[in-house]
Amino acid sequence: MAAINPVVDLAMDGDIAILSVNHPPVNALSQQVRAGLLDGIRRAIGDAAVRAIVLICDGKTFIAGADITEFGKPPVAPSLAEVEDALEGSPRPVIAAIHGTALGGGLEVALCCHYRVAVPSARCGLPEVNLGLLPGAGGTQRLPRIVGVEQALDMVTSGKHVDAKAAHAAGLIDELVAEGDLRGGAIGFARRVVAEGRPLRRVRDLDDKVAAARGKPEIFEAFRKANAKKFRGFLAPEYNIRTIEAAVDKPFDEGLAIERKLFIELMQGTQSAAQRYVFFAERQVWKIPDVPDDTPAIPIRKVGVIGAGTMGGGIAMNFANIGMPVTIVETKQDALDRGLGVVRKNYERSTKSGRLTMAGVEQRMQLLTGTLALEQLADCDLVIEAVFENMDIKREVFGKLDRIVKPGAILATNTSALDINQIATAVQRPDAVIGLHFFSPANVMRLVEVVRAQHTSKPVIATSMQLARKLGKIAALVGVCPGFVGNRILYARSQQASAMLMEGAMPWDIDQAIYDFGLPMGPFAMSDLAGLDIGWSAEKSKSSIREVLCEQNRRGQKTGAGFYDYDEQRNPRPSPVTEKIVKDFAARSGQPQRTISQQEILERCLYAQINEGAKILEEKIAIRPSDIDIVWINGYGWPVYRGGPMFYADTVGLHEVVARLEDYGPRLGKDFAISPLLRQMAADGKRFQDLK
Ligand code: 3H9
Repeated sequence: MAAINPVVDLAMDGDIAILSVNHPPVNALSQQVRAGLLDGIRRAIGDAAVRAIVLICDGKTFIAGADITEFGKPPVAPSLAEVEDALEGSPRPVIAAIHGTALGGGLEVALCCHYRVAVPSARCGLPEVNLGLLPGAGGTQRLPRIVGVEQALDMVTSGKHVDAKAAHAAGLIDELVAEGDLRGGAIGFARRVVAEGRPLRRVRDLDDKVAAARGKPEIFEAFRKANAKKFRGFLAPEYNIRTIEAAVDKPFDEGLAIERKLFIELMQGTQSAAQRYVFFAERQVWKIPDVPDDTPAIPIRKVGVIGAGTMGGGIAMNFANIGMPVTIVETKQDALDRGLGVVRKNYERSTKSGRLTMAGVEQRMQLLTGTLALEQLADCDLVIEAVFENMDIKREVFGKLDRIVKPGAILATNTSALDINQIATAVQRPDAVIGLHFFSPANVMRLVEVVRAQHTSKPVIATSMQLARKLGKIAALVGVCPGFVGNRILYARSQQASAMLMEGAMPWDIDQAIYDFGLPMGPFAMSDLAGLDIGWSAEKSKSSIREVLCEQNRRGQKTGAGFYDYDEQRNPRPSPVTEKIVKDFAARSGQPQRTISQQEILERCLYAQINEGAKILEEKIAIRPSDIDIVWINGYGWPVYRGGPMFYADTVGLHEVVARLEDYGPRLGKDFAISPLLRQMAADGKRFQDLK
C-alpha cells in the first residue's frame, strides 16, 4: 500500500487500484483529503496496469461531506470540482464503494464515479439544506439525472437520508454487496465491469429522467405550494428547487454554473452561518466540562413515571418507544385509565400516518403497566415524577420514593419551574435527584432540560444525558433557577409582551411580529394553546387580563376562546371581547396609549430575551451561549435559520442590543436591569460566540 498522504492511500489488488480515505471521524473532504484523492486518481490513471479504480473509505463511514469547519474561510486548492473532474474524466472505470453514510460532498463525489456499490446498511443523502446550503459540487445537477426530478426535489429540500435498498431501487446504487465484505464486493464488481467492457457511465450525460420534467414548470410550482408552510422563512429550500429547475431546463454546464452561483450566495448569508453554528451547537451541548464521557453510567432497565396526565403519559411513551418497560402510577383508577387511554390514542394516531403498525402499538402498550401503588416502583432504575406543580406535593412524593425505591436509582422531577434543591431536601440521597424537564407534548418535542441540582452526582448527570440521547432527544444541562433556561427567558419576553398591551398594542399585533420573525406563534397564541387557566382558580382576584379571560370561560383553544376567538378548526381570529378587556385594563393603568411599531415589539421582546440569556450565563445556569440557543430552537420553535437568541444577538451586534435597551429605558419595567455581562461584552466589542 502506498500512502499518498496521511489521509489517502493507493493500493493494488491485481489490476484494480484501491483508493482509500482514512480521515476520522467522518472522512470529511478536508483540503488534505481532496489533495490526496486528486493525486491518487492521477497516479492510478497514470499506471498502465490499472484496469479499474475502487474508491473506498476506512472507519465507520464513506465520505460524509465537505469539511464544514473550512466553510467561511478562504478556499484552499485543490477544489472539490477538480477532484470530481479527475474522477469523472478517468479513462478507466471508477467505482465508489459505500458504507455508513455518503452525504453531501461525499455523495457528490460518488456521483462522479462511473458506478456505485453499497452495503445494505449504507445511506445516501444531500443534507446541505440543513446547513442552509445546497449541494455545491454538482449534486443538484447529477442527482435528478439518476433518480428523477421528484425524488431529487424531495432529497435536496428535506436533506433526508435514503437507505441503500431504496437508493438501489432508484438507480443511485448500481449493486448491493454483502454487508461485511464491501471491499471484496466492490473489487468483484469492478472486475465484472472490466470483463464485460461496460461503458464509462457519466451521470452528467444522462438525460431521460430530467427530460421527463422539461417544459413542466407546474411540477415545481406544485412542490413549492405543497411545502410552503415547512419552508417558511428558509432561503435554502427555494434555492435548492431553483437548481433542480436548472438541471431540467439547462445544459449540464450551465446548470452547474447556476448551482455554483446560488451556493456561494447561500454560503455568504446569515442563514447558513446560523445553521452551521447550530450543527456544531447540537454536538457541543452533550459535552459537560466536569462530567467526562467516561463517567460511569447507571444501567437503566426499568422506569417509573408518577402521574398519568399529559406530561406523564407523554414521558412514558418515549421509553416504551425504545422498548423499555414503564410503570405508571396514579392516585385514582379513573385517572390512570384515562391517561393510558390517551397514550393508546396517541399511538393509534401514528398508525394512520403509517409511522407505526397496530402490532407496534400493542407492543408498546404492553410495556406500560398502570398501578395505584407507589410501592410498585421499588425496583425501578429511574423514577420520573410528573405530578401537579406544587412544592408540598412534590416533596411528599419524593419523601415516599426515598423509602420505596431501591438504592442507586435516579429520582427525577419533571418540574418546569420549581426549586429542585428544595425538592431534594425531602430525601436522604440528594445526589440521586435531578430534573428531567420534558416539553409538552413530551412524546413529540425534542428538548429535555436536564437540571443539575446542588448535590446531583456526576453518574446521575451522565446517565440522564445518555438516556435523553437514546430517546432521540436533544438535552441541555442547566442549573436550578426559576424557570431554568427556557421558561425563564420566556418569562422575560412575556413581561414585555404584557407591558405593551398596556401601552396600546393588541395581542395579535405582538403575535404577528413574533410570527413574522419566524417563530411558530407569538406569546398570546401560545398561552391560548397551553390553556390560560394553568395555575388559575376562580377564587383568585381579577387582577390580570388573563384572569378576567378565565372568568369569562375564555380559557384558550380548548374552550374555543382565549385571547383569540377560535372556529371549529381552531383557527384564531382577533377578538372584540379581548380587545375591550385589554382597553379597559390599559385605561385603568393610566398609561398613555400609542401605536407601537413592529420594530419596537420585536426589539423589546427579543432583546429582553437576550438580556435574560446573558444573566443566565453570568449565573452559570447554562454552560455556554449555544446551549441556550439549543433550548430555544428545540423547545420553543426559535427559527434555526436565526441560530437561537444568543447567535441572533451576535448578528445584531451586542452594542446595538444594549443601546436599544437603554433607549427603551423605563418602558421595559421597573425591575428590568441590563445584564452586566452583556454590557461589558458590548463595550469590548465581543460576541457571545467568543465565550467558548
Ligand atoms: C457539503 O458537503 C457541501 C458540498 O455540497 C459542497 C462543497 C463545495 N465536517 O455527528 P457526529 C464532526 S456540506 C466537519 O457526532 P454521528 C462532528 O462535528 C456537508 N466535521 O457523528 C463531530 O465532531 P466532534 C454535508 C464534521 O456518527 C464528529 O464529526 N454533510 C462533519 O452521530 C462526529 O459527528 C453533512 O451535512 C463535516 N461534514 O453522525 C453531514 N460531519 O466529535 C454532516 C461531522 O468534535 N454530518 N463532523 O463533536 C452528519 O450528519 C453526521 O456527522 C454523520 C455521523 C451522520 C455523518
